[in-house]
Amino acid sequence: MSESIISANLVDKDNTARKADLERDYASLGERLDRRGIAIDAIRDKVEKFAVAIPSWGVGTGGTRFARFPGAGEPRDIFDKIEDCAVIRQLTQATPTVSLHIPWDKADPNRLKQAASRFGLGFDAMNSNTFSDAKDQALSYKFGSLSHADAGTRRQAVEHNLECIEIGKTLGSRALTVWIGDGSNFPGQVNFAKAFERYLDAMKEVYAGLPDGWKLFTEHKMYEPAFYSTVVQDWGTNYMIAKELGDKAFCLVDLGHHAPNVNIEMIVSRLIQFKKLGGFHFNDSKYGDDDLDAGSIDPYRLFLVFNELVDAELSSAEGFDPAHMLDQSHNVTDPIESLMLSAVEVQRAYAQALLVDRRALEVYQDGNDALMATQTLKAAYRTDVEPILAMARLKTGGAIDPVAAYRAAGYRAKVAAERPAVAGGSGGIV
Ligand SMILES: [Mn+2]
Repeated sequence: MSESIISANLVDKDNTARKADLERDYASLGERLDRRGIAIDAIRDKVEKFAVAIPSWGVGTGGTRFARFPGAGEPRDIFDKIEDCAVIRQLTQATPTVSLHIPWDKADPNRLKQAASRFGLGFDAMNSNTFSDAKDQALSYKFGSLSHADAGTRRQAVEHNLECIEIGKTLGSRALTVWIGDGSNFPGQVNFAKAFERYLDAMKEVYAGLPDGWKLFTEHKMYEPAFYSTVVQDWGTNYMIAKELGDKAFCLVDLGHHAPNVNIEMIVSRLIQFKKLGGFHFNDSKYGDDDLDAGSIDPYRLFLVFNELVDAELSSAEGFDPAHMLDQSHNVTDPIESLMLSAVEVQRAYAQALLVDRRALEVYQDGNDALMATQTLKAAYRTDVEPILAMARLKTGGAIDPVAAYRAAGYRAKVAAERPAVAGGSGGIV
């Protein structure tokens, strides 16, 4: 039996006050879905099983190149971060795993494992960091890491990734996500082909270190920190990498890493079709890699991405088993509240996509009935599935209203008293 950070009595009390309304709403939605030939309990069962990982760095307040304004009670280290993640998990019951970033979260792996299992948490993908210099690091990544012109720097970056795998083995992780900031800021600064070749050679060494049953994820990003070119710029390059490396290599899709208006759901479909979709970094974007809360700007796009995922799930697409993680930067909200609501938004998109009448959609598509085809998607998207999500939380021991329960518990004020305030001011993404 794992420990709960928020008092179970308090959650029960908050749920009791909301339960009768929820049951009425659930019954009413159930009746309407019944008319559409959908069993509400079957949708709820699927939602209950849907999980999204929390990134350890997400529970700290983020920042921009202008400034970072720390919040109260920020986690001081990975053990505080694990506790914050345990709160998110307890109230949403949607986030059973934490994803670590090394070296930020470096600690004795056995201690980490113990700290997480105390709250029933597991570990998602390991994330390497060769986009910034760690303390006492011999060679700098200022001009790149896995694609660096200097062989010694590339070696150091490969070793770091292999170390992340080693730590992950003890933690029970099953994947490595390789983060790089490699690229260039000026035309002519690097030779595109040579840099990509050096990157691929280095990645082959990392790939060779993967244990059985592990996956390797690479993430494309069109700009930042390099603003003229990046080595893993787009999904095409990402696909080439996964294809070049082998069967354990897959592409991650971060919703913010595309040019505005790019059809991300189609990219998702392509990667599924060619068995290279590794998973997601969920967030939302207005202009670029804004790292805003999932579903906060364009919830319809999130739904359209899930429409592709559910289509693959229902057609049992070969090798389809994507990883879900949030990857956001919370600058003006309490990160725990943002992450709870973002996990719920991702679940919402999944639940709505499960409501799409796929048989009707296929008939409209084959009959070139564009209007009815798109209305079929809209009918699912317009359905308020909140009672399904809330009932899934209630049934699994979470909170009907996670933010209300969190605020009633006074968790932030409590940790603010225990965790000394950290200095703000300096910019930087976390
Ligand atoms: Mn990301």
